[in-house]
Amino acid sequence: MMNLAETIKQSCSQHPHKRLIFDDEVLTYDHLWNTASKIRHALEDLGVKAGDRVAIQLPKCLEFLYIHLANLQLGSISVPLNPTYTRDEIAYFLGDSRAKIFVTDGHHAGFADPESTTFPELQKVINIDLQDSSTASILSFNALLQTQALDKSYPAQQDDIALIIYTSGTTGRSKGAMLSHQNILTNLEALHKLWNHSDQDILLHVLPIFHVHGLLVAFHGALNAGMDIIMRTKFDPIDTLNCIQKNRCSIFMGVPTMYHRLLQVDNPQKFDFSSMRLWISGSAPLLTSTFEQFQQVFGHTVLERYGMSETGMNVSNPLYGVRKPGSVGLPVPGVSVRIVDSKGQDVIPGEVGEVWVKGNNVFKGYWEMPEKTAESFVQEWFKTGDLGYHDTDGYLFLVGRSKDLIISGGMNVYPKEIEALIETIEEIEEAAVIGVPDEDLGEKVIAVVVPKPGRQVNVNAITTLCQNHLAGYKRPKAIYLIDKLPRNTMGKVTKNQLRDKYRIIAQ
Ligand code: MLC
Repeated sequence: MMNLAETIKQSCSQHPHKRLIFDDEVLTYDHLWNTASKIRHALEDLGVKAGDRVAIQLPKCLEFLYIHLANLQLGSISVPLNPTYTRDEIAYFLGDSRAKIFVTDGHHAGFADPESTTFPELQKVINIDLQDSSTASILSFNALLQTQALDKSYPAQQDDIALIIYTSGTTGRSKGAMLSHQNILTNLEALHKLWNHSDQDILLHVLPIFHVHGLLVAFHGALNAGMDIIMRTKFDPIDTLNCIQKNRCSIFMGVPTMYHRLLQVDNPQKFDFSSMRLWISGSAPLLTSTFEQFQQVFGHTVLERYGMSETGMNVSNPLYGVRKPGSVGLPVPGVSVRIVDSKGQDVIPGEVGEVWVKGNNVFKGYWEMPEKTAESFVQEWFKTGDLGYHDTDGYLFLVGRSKDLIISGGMNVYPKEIEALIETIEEIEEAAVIGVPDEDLGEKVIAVVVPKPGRQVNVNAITTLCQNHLAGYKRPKAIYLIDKLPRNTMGKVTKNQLRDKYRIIAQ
């Protein structure tokens, strides 16, 4: 089996003239790969070696893709980070991953100073905005491009880590899910066959690229198949339909919020989307109503699938055959799925249990967190924390989560992190952060806050605190003050009760 760099290189060699059209910039696969090769050598010149972490906090841009492909070539590890993360969030990720290089833009270069002692292993900040580096340890991206591509060998072994994707922790801090070349390749090949990808396809790419969905399933998937890729920095429903019409796209991948917004477009039939063969949805549950409305309005049946940062894609509705509304489908070839009860015993069809998965797609564990890794597995079975049942045809239906997690617009939000932040305010006794149903985002984050007895709490102070410390998607969309939180006899906050109450109030 080849490693990921060799596989993508092969596709670039077979399809040198295939195009990546990034907003208005057109480049070929050949150019993409060769530019990445230059960056790879520049990284090597900076002392980056296989296994070193290269953290990338950039808005969606070509430079992100070059750096990531350069890492694959060199065997160094990409650590993609959400461009809206704040200084505090970045400090954690740089520290935890022990990144050697931090690639960022003008807005965030000041988040990390390699000359300070905060990040002992950080050697360079690469700033893609600055022509001239302002300190000795900040390099401009253009300086990297001066390097000549030399070595054509790609040293990574199958088992080596290609990517660390941070998933926020249900308790405590975020965990870095380590995905090996083999994990990613196995999934890439399975999806290639399952969805019948070909070099005749044209992908419309509107997703963020710091996640499994946009980076691995969409970008790697398209590149590996030799598709033309139409990449847009941001999702916009009208732009999406325009792009499909203009470029004769055949595949779209999105989160349910995007499908919901496409359905808000006035008279979408005025656009020509006859070239489309596959509309894929994932990262959050697709409402049956959205699935059905999309069928009525667009005349296409969305293909819903289910995956995670730790595993890539586990389950998918079929390309040919029945796509059941409300179901995420059947196991992806090579992935085994079990539904188990609290004793780890398989349940019968129709009975709800926790979803466990096994396969070469399943990650290597959490970066430098052996205990968390051990807790997440039973032998080779990864405990997803999602609850679901199988029907008698083997289709998986997800019904909830055993973990305290909110999915807002396809982004995972962990209440604990926000509660802990809000509780740092002196006047606050405690906070409960919950997700309530939202038409657009699926779920939206709200905070219910209890002031200390006799103390006044200023809601604006909570809002400002969240703005300063949390990426936008995590910030509560509404904050409510109450006297006390509901609890069960064990003293645990009963979030279900809160959700029932605020699902109406927060509309
Ligand atoms: C943006 N905002 C959000 C948000 N995204 N709020 C809650 N939830 C979200 N998901 C806020 C911003 O902070 C900002 O707030 C305001 O909305 C406008 O920002 P924007 O950038 O213009 O937002 P928009 O373009 O509307 O983004 C919505 C979105 C985006 C749905 C297009 O969130 C998105 O691309 N989501 C996809 C996430 C994804 O790729 N997930 C894959 C995970 S991988 P303010 O206050 O500043 O105005 C995975 C595995 C798998 O889960 O199976 O795929």
